[in-house]
Amino acid sequence: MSDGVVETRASEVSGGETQTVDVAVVGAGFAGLYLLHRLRKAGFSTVALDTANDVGGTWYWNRYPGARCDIQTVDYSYTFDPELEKAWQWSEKYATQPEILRYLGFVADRYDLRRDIRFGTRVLGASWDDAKERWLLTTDKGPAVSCRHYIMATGCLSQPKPPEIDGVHDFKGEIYFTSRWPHDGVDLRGKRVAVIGTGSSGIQSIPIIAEQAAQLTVFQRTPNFALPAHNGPLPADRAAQLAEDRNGLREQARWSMAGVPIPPATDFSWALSEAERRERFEKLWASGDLVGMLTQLWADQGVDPDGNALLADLIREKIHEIVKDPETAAALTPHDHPFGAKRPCLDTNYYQTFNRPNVTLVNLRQEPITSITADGIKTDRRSFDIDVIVFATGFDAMTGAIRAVHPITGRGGKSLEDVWANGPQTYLGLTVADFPNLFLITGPGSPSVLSNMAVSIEQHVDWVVDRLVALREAGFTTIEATETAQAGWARHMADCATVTLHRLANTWYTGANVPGKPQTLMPYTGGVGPYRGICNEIVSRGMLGFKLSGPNGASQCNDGEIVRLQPDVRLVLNMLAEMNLPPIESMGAAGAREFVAQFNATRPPGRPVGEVKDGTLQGADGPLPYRLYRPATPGPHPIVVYFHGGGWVLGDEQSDDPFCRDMCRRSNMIFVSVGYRHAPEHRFPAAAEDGYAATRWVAEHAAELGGRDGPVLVAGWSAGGNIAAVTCQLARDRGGPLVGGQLLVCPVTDCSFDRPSYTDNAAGYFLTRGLMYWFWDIYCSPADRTDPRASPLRGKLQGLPPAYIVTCEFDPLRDEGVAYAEALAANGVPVGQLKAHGHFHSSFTMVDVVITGVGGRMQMAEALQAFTQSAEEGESQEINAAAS
Ligand code: N01
Repeated sequence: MSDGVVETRASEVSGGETQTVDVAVVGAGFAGLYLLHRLRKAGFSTVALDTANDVGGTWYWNRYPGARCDIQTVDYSYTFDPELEKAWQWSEKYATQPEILRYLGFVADRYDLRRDIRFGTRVLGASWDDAKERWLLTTDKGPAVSCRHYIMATGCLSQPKPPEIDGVHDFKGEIYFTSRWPHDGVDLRGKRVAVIGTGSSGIQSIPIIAEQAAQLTVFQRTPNFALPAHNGPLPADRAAQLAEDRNGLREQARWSMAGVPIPPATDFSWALSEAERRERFEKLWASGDLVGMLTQLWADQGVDPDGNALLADLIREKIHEIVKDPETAAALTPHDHPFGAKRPCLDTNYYQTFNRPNVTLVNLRQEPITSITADGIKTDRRSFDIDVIVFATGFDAMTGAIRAVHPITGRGGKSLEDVWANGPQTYLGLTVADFPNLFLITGPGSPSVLSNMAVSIEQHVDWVVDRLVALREAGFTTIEATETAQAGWARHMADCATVTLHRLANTWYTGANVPGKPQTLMPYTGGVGPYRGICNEIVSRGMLGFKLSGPNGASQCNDGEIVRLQPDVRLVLNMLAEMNLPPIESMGAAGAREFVAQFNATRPPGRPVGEVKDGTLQGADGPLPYRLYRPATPGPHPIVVYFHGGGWVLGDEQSDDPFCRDMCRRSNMIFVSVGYRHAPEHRFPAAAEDGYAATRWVAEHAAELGGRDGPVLVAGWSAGGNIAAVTCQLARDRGGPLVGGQLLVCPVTDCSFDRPSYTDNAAGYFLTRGLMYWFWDIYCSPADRTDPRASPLRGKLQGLPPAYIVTCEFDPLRDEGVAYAEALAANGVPVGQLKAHGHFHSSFTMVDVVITGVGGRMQMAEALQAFTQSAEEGESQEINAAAS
């Protein structure tokens, strides 16, 4: 068998009558083939339909020169059958398209799949018949298909995008699309070739086309990041790992973030020296590993623009080292998106190709194409005579193949086209409400293109087929996502997206490459392993978010949202649950303090600030330690007196270190974190009185501390929020100091435990009701609890400084925080509120662990700045009034 040619022995179906099967599959690529195998083994009658004339899917069509895998092929393989794994050996680290196509042909033959595939057949329409509970598919060839279940295995990148350039039809030369490359190849020798597009397809094909063509002109609109593949045999260490523990590696891949068995970096960029960062980078650059470069350098590269810029700069440096002409190097260097936000590429001699005398780069950002003419391509500056145009212009990704293949009509005549008019709506990327028994493999809303597709495909296929089997066993005939579940998934998708940098790039991930396409981040960014966990949880929670129905009115609907927590909060809570820790309140105060110290020692280090200085201030009954965080910018700065959390029992002036650093940087203010006294050694009102005394001391020593003139601000988290709130009341009542504003993060404001949040979040969110009872008991006798210095909500609330109050959805203290905000507002105090959905009590202080807290901390910093600004405006108004 020659390269790229796979034996064809397709199923023969005559036209006329309808073909009736249990399950119809569209697509005979990686997903379609595995589906056929699993469905058949599960006893379902099945047919697959594909417009191609053979198996292979994307690998059938994308035959352009240089087409290869860019995830190591040993990972980009089926893993469902150990015998198959033994029977096939990849010849290279990154296999070529012909080899991958041969592999898929080998799989089709090994499991005798072709007999259930109708090749060269396009599905023209699919409609759901409510009465029969079946889908009817019409086709352009052969009989229509009636099926109980309809599965789209159409791939994410299979609908080529039109080039959208005027005059294409006028061109007299040859035109090729990388995505539809002729099966017999193309002879480019001696020709003047143009390649339009510099995504993965362009970047893989350009070096090879340059070797063949007389002249190659590359038309580049957006430069992309590319890394050298350093292809060759599978690296010896990978081969050894596989030989030693293939199953272990496969399992690791299934539960990883990207579907590849490599652990992500845990060190943060700011904890590494420049030399260490460079060393890590050079090692990965030399190894030729895209997923490695995306995940293994430092932990913040994919979530923080600053951490990402450090990496992007190193790649930019490489481009300038490789490309000799500085102008060309500059044009090839990406500056408009973070590394990884747009799909980066793996190349072989891509940048080197621009040193060849027969290659020219045209920077379309400087001279856009105006038209294609009979003889070539015109930009707004010049004309290029061209014999062959290669469009490497990409795809209408993720939704294109589903929407463009045919109209899909669901329950009540609903059209998928209409439902997706503003972007794809799915539950898990697998199902769509009102489209019963329809499944999408690696659809929009699943990890899909942000993962190793082979791993994601196996997970989807296994999940779907297992559900169909379970449905059959339970006697149900339909399965359908609920609207609630689908809307919840959209929200979870949006939450996940805020963690990533994808929002900072215009890409096919968001639909930005197709004019007029609604823009939304289509793949699920929460990771392969977490996604798998969610799919499993849906099953273990009784098919949460699905309606099932069967004969004689049998039905089951377990409505709800599968993930209401922020994605990283969910990970943290799952991790804590797995640790199976004893309740903190069972440890005693000393044991609990020891536990908190150990716990804090494992968290990522805080980010650098201008200066961190320890000192001593005067508390209510003697000296207290403090830690001061100063911004790196020139002072003087406004001062925030900060009170740490810990239930008046735990913690110290250093225990909220990452939060203080982060807020110091974001607000550009000095944070003075106070080591107030703790219970049980010092019970109520020691902490409250220390808070007030410390604030007075800081205000009196503001100039020495580098503070700006004007009122100080106070802030605190949890019990520290309580102390900050109490301090404001005491400062008002005791003649100062002047407090310009109060930032209260998940504060304790009242001694009543009957608000709904105490019941709803009593357990499971780290700060439990039991722990709060314990804190109160240690700090304050029942008789003292209604004292406003313990329960500020019960104090006088007029005349207090403006407040910004942060509450978290999954926190027992949520409702008392909201109650305090409402009560302050009712008493004329200006109040801003942040009600953080999906967050728990510790979200905002777990800086760099709960990345979704960044937005909230930005708002807190803005609130602090607004306090200062309004205090300054107030002062200047007073001065003006006095002057006039
Ligand atoms: O498509 P792309 P692709 N005028 O969309 C440009 C996977 N894949 O086929 O960025 C001028 O990435 C467009 O410019 P801009 C992989 O996931 C994998 O290369 O929109 N230029 C861009 O440069 C990949 O990401 C492998 O400004 C126009 C290019 O065309 C995905 O498939 C190999 C234009 C399109 O790049 C798609 O890759 C190949 C116009 N009118 C592909 N319209 C592996 O290695 C578009 N462009 C496994």
